[in-house]
Amino acid sequence: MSTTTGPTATAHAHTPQRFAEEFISHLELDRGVDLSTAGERDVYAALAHTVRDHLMGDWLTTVRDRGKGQEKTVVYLSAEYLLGRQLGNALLATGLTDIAREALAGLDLDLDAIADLEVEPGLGNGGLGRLAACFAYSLATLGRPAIGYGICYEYGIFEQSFEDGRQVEKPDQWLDHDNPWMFSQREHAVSVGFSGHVEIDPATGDRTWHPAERVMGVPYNLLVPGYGNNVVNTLRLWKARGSSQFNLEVFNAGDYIEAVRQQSLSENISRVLYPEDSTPAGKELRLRQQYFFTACALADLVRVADIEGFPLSEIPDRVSIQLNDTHPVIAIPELMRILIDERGMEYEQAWDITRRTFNYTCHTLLPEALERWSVGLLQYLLPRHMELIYRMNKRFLEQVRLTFPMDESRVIRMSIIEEGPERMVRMAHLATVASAHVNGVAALHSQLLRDTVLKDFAEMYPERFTNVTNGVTPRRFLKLSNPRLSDLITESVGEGWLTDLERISGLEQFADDPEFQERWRAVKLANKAELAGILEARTGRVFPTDPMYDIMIKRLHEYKRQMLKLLHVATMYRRLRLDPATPIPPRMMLFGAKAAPGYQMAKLIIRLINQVGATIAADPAMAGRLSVVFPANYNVTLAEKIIPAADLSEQISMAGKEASGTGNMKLSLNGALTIGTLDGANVEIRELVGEDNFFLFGLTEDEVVSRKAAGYNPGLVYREDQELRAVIDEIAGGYYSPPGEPDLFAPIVESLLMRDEYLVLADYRSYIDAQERVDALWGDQQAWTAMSIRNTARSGFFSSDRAMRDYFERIWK
Ligand code: NBG
Repeated sequence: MSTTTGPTATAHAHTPQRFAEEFISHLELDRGVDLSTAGERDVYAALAHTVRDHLMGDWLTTVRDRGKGQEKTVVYLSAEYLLGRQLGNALLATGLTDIAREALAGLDLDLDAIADLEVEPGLGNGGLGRLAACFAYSLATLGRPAIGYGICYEYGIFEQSFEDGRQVEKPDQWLDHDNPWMFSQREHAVSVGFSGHVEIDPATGDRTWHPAERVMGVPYNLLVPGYGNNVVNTLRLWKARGSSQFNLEVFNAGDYIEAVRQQSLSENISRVLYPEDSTPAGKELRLRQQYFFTACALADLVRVADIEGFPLSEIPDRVSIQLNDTHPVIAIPELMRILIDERGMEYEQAWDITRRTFNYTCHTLLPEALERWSVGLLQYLLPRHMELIYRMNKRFLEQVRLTFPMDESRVIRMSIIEEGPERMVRMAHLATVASAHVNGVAALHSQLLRDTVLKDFAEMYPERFTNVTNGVTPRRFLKLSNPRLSDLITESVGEGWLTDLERISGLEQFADDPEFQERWRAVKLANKAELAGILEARTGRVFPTDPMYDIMIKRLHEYKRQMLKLLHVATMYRRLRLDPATPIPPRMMLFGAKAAPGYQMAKLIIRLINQVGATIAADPAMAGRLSVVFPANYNVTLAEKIIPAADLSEQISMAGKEASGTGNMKLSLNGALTIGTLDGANVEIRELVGEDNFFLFGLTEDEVVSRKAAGYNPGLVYREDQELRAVIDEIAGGYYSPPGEPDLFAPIVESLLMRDEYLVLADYRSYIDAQERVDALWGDQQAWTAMSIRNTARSGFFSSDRAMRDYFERIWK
């Protein structure tokens, strides 16, 4: 879509005076207060509404023009969007930041302080949800017609706090105050059915689903502004509402109380985000959520098609639907149902349309993370969809038998239905069978999908498989979060990098320039001081800025190996205790991580991190030399403060487990050096920044496989490496345990010594060696800084704008 001049085009040429007037008028007319009586919430809300006004006109124009051009509309289906705060981004997109700042200053108000009041919408768990957000903003910035559909969870990802080092979860109250960035459109509400039975017309064989329950989906629009181009796309998040109209039978039966009770039960569907990351939740409510939002999305699509007057047979030419992991895959039989049952299409035609419309992105390599739903549950909740899945599977297996005759074991492996004591529907198989394209999220990951998890499918449909390496938006993760570095970059290479990140390569010429290096270091130091201030406010501890800031921020999961990092910390601490003269440069280790509330091992690791941190903090000899800090409730807002201050980025998953990673990209872009394994997008980061600018260690994916095949024995590694043994013995012996609980960490030790599924011990020595190389380089600040500059300069590829272009070229054609 071209840059349309909407009603607000003039508004962008705004003055602080006018902005101030609009702000005051929101304060008075919406909030009923004046400047002298306004509370901070009033001020925030009035400011947000003032800025939103500037987006509305462009949004209306963008929506009106959608579908008019030749381009296909991208429909992104995702159960998660981890958006981060909205105000700063909206100001940046509209070019109003300075005007707003000046206007507020004139009223004795501070923009940054007000912006700090915003509670981010945490409608996602981690990388998958954050990726969806980066993509949405990049699509808008590219000016492409796109709409994202998801769920408006009342409670997003839980708020984490620590009590005695233990993770405690509290509900996230992001909707406590009205969210000014979101508004409902009740006239677009749709009705979604569940359960009931399928009626077959004896004459025609036509099938009609009669749901026993009905829930109403009400859309809430979130505005997604492009950067400086007057395009504002939409994220439509659906909230479940019980509705008397939809449950007339119960009301008519006269049971008023029961009817109201059912109504509020229906509303549970959008109540809470499942706090699972990279592991499926497998609960009925979760399947209800998945069907709920995808059914709402498709109904919305059909509504628009009908308004615009194009026949549904044209869907594949007009839209591409992207399935973000398996969570929205139930949309496939839903589209089939609409086409066949509601629009009277023949099965063949419906299948052809469906197959050309959907595309599937897989975000994992953990087999246990591929969703499967029991046939019984699907039968009960979505009987018509189950019929359609059987039919699709039958047709598909006929194809398999034709392509690979006499290979029944292949048929069993590939079937959408998994046979066993409990028959299951494999959602990844359904997605692959019914999609035009299937992609992984980094080169290695896509390769491993083809070679392992989806091997049979890649053999049958090689042309379907492709890769799109993830990316991150430079607007949020450089411009907004790291203004100091952004200014330096702009001064050096010009403005263009914000929408053409490859231009950042212009920095390369300054990498060895001592004066430039000096300025680069000054930026990093100022960012570290800012982070230190935040950490001090939270913990009461003082953090100096001269130590290396060594950062590990990501969900807590055994495969990501926070334990390996912890063994390194314990090793350094032990060395320093045994010989205080050990030449180890000062380090601050920062962890940020939430554990799924039911994942006991992850929660115990959190506790151990906190105990190790407390033990070191209590040792006066470590002051200024070694510290561990673990700020609670890691989220996008905190990430934006941590990443600009990072010296070292820890990307240390066992090779073959991290699909891509995106934190790795953000950190490298902000000038952190990476210590990492050859996993996920680390592989590409290393290729691009150069092997000399990356600290590599650990087994490769191939070596992991052969090591396991050869019968890996962690106990042996432990016995043969004296230092490792001493460090583990300390943990086992209660050195870090709280008083009265000496054996607290025994399950961790036992898991490492007996199983060590993620080869922590196998990679320990190689990791420690790499960390020694890190220490050595830190001693040469000029060399370090040159590498840091090169990391930033060579990270242009990792923009989500590039990722979107790749999707257009390879998938949304
Ligand atoms: C996650 C992967 C990450 C990847 C993000 C975004 C899931 C299922 N997958 O490695 O673990 O960066 O997806 O693609 O959450």
